[in-house]
Amino acid sequence: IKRDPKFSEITPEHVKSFKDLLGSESAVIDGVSQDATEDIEPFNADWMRKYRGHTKLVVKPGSTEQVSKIMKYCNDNMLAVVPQGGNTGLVGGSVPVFDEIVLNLSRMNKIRSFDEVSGIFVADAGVILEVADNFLAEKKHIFPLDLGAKGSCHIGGNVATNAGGLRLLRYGSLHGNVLGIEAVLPDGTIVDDLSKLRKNNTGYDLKQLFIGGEGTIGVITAISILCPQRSPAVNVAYFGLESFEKVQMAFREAKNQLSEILSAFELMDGRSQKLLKIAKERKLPLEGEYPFYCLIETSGSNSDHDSEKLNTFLEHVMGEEIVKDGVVGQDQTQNLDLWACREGVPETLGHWGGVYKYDLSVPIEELYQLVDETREKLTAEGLVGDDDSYPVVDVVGYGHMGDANLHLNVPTRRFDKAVEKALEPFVYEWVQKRNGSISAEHGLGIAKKAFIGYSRSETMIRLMKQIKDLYDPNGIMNPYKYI
Ligand code: FAD
Ligand code: S2G
Ligand code: ZN
Repeated sequence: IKRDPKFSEITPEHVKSFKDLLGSESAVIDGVSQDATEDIEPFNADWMRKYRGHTKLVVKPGSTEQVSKIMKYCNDNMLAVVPQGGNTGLVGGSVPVFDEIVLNLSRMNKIRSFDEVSGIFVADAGVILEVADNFLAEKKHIFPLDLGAKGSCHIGGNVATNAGGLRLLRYGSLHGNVLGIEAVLPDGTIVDDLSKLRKNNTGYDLKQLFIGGEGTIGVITAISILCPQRSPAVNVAYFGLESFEKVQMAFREAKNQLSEILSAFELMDGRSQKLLKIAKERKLPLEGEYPFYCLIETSGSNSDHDSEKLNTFLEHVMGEEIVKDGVVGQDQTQNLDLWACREGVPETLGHWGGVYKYDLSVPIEELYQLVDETREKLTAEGLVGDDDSYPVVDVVGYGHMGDANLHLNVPTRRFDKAVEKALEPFVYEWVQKRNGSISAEHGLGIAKKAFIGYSRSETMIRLMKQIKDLYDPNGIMNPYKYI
């Protein structure tokens, strides 16, 4: 990719304008005149350390009006902009490709309102997900999204990436839970659609364009979202199983027997758990080693009722030998420890150097077949092994079984062209043949932009580009990415 010459280089005059506009030193990290108030590098590098930009200017607005003025200035001066939240995205969407300005939302972190009756929560985009969820827990409510990055990611970034995560099985997608959005278009227009209505059938539902828009048509500055009651009774169980067929049987049984209290069903293969044990130097919850593990969570209103249901379910799946061994958390600490065996996987896989990540929607009955076929292919090409002479440590599969969302991850000791060639386009063609998605929840960013055609038709891509051109005619929003 080449830097697009239509974008201006950032000059000291631009920096002065931003400083005047923002009216505070701490809101501008000036890498142009070299007297940056803080290190600019963290804003250039993504969470995986796979993508690195070269911005010379980070601006941190404190209000929607300031975002509007910044965007209008950038649009009038042809300055490219990357909106940035917690910078935990996994497709390189949150860091510049070249010297795009980073517009970081961390100073816009006010919780605006919460209605105890309706459960409607309104907050700035820069509120950290865990902060939002803790605030709601005090009010006996829950943010209808949870993911491993909760300690850093912003709710604005979650909406911009339409993040799926660990609670989607129970609470659905952000496309359904987000009621309203306040955003700023490149020309400074403030999209004032911060509705608190559960139902409003008056015209096109434009907020949906920003949910999953990945910062390519506007900057989300606030969201309003419907938050469910928090269930007082939460149980977590961790199982070992002997085959993927048994995993599917366990999933079906869980839906039948636990039904309305089932709030998560996650898959981790034995290899991912073995690597977690090595990287985190920790024991696994079960004595034996199994080729598959599941983590399930129930959330309900009556602890006795739920425990009885869960125990009946457990006796059944153990009795039928669907599950070989299992453990139920006895308290919150144990529940968190069981969850850590699932949430600790992404970080674990970066332990040896790099990871080739594939976040795929595939037909659930074939979900693990791709992992086996990928491992066979890389092994046949002599790329997988236990010592440093091999680039690939292993090929693992885990993810949101309930959403038929596989995270196929290939942890490596180093990024290696031969590995990339073996994986791409093999993985994408495999998914396309089964009408799956080459990016189930992480979005496109820069990593998956070139592969959108495996999951979207030419027509759909053309229609999306028309919307992009309508809202961002100068193309200054998050260029080089997405579509
Ligand atoms: P950033 O990473 O800063 O930005 C992400 C994208 O959104 C970029 O394109 C950026 O330009 C844009 N953006 C950010 N803020 C705004 C805004 N206010 N307005 C407009 N555009 C904006 N994802 C899942 O879906 N499911 C998971 O289970 C999951 N688990 C994860 C576990 C770990 C350990 C990590 C590190 C990540 C995980 N993710 C998961 C990725 C997840 O999508 C991101 O973590 C998160 O949703 C992005 O939020 P953020 O604030 O970090 O945004
Ligand atoms: C998850 C996180 C990132 C990865 O853990 O559910 O979305 O490693 C993933 O794929
Ligand atoms: Zn995920």
